[in-house]
Amino acid sequence: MLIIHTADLHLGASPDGSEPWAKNRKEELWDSFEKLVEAVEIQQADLLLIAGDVFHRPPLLRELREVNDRFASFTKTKVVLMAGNHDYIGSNSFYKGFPWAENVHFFESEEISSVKFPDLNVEIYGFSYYKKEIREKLYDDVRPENNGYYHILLAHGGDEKHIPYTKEKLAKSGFDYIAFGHIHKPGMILPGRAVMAGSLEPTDHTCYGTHGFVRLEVKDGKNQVALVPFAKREYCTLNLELTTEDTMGSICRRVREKVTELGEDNIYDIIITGKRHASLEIMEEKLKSTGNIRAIVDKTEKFYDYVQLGIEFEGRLLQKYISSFDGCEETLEKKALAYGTDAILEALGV
Ligand SMILES: [Mn+2]
Repeated sequence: MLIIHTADLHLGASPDGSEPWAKNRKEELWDSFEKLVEAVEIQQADLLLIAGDVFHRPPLLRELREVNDRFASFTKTKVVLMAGNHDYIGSNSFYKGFPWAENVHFFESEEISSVKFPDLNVEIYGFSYYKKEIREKLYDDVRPENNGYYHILLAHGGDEKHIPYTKEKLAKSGFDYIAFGHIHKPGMILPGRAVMAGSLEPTDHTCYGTHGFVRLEVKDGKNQVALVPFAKREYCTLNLELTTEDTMGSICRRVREKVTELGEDNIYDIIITGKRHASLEIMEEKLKSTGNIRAIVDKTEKFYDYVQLGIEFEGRLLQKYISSFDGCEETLEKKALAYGTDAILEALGV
């Protein structure tokens, strides 16, 4: 049996606000959903599980119809889904009474219930969010009925305000697999048995690393779980260590090379370390034009050629200041030397 488990598609969101690369991202989330449907169909999965937050906010009727229409196109796959804290079922929600396709089961109730698929020998438990926050540990004490089925719990939460869980209780719950959503970073809660799918696409810079869906194959009662990378983009950190030889041009070239290597679509935070020549100012705007650069963190140390400065400022305050540090090896003293040199040169208008 092949199961595709995903969550947190956040359709309708526009990640990255007004950043230059952000204008297509809203559409990209829908494209990813479309691609997911294609992948599920090609793989002829038995089940597609979506553990909440298909939508970024309670869905519009036309959005529900779009999604349902794609589910209805499956030739084999059955779909089971729920509402999460973002697309929770409010009083006027279009989720209420929505006519889903025959192969789709939506957990419309806020009470736990189950759906059975006798041909697959699978029973799936779940419920939907009716509000944005649920602080009770509602999953901790859910137990499947002892009826010989393979039991799945479809769940959304895992932080303090959204159904926190106790790992030990989940481990003893008797479920064969717990399909979690909500936390956007994918992770194994119980190895092979309880998995946080992570968002299909990363939705903000805290979701660094690989994103995709979970592929669960159940063979002879054993789970084989794999995260399949699928997202169009990734948030990455790019570390750049400078030497005193570097110029603005060489920095931009080095960043370009890394962006080409790691992916043009990815969104980068650049952390710059090392020593930079005292004459070099890091021009953020110029550096940002080399790729999708979200942030630049400058942790470099300014490098002065003290011998040269000593000669240049012979007999003046700066030379006396520099020579007072002769033979110093301590980091703190070196820092004081650099800061002082900076201040004196600034006062001199150099
Ligand atoms: Mn959520």
